[in-house]
Amino acid sequence: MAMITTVQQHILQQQTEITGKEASGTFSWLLSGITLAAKMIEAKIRAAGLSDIVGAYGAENVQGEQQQKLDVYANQALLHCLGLRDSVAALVSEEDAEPVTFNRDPETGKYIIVFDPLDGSSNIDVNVNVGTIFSVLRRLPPEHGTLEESLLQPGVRQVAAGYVVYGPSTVLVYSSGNGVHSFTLDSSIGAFVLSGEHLRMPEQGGYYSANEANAGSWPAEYRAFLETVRSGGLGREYSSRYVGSLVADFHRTLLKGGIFLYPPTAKAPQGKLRLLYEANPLAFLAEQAGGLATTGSGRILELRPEGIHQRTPFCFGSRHEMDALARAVRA
Ligand code: P6P
Repeated sequence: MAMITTVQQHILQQQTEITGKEASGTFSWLLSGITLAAKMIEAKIRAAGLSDIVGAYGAENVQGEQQQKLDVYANQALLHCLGLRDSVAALVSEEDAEPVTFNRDPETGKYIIVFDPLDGSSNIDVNVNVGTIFSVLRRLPPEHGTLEESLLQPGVRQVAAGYVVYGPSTVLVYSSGNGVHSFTLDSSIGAFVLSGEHLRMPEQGGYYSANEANAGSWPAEYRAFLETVRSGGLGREYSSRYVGSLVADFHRTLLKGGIFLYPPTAKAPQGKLRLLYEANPLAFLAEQAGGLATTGSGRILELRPEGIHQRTPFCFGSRHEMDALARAVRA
């Protein structure tokens, strides 16, 4: 029988390797809340066409976006599964205006989980990949900051981050600072099974990924950069790939390399994507895999958040393309 490694086993192995002592199990217990919720969400998505869960919920979320029923379900699944972990001090969701806080003493409630429960959910109705994105922060010791201040730590303070991409297969990708690893959901046993260890983003890739319908309102240096890419200025030919579902575009870039750009636009002058639960976790993974993630000019992970729903311009990808972008934006 082929040996399998589940995500819980992998985390415990990693923690023992890193700390050299028996893992406490707190973090793996925390992550099991995410994987349980992910299995619940996956089951609903697989059946989406068959039940009345497709389509708008008839309400709007804090972003003023039409909430899809699956968004609400995914949010409730994560809040429920994670709220049961007593190591959780607070939860921040893209779907909720305010954080959910648990008054657990700082010794027990050590972690904060920030998540986008179902990113790209408008794609569900047309059967396109969607994803759950999560970021794990440690609560600041009371003498260093309040719980509210703990929510607004820069991305460099993340202790772990990851996503689940619901596509032809359901894949969990995470890092706790010791490389990026992927696990594929084996529905026959209901477990995420190790499918890739120490994933590395290629030094250069063959794709650029951007919503070119917005190019007319990008800052000019981004249009110039894309012209350089198209005309072979980066030393190779490129193809365009834009799913319009962030997790799908990230997953392809992680595996195949290339560059993703969401520059400032007229509609979103501060950028469209959210810092805390989209850019920070994916930037953490990009860097752990040997890639880069910036606002176009500055490192995403060094941004100091001012609000939990703050937006940012967001570019990520292979080192070769990202270095060329930095030169173009600074030019
Ligand atoms: P646009 C989906 O709505 C989303 O939040 C991300 O998943 C995706 O990367 C982005 O917006 C797409 O935005 O403006 O290109 O449709």
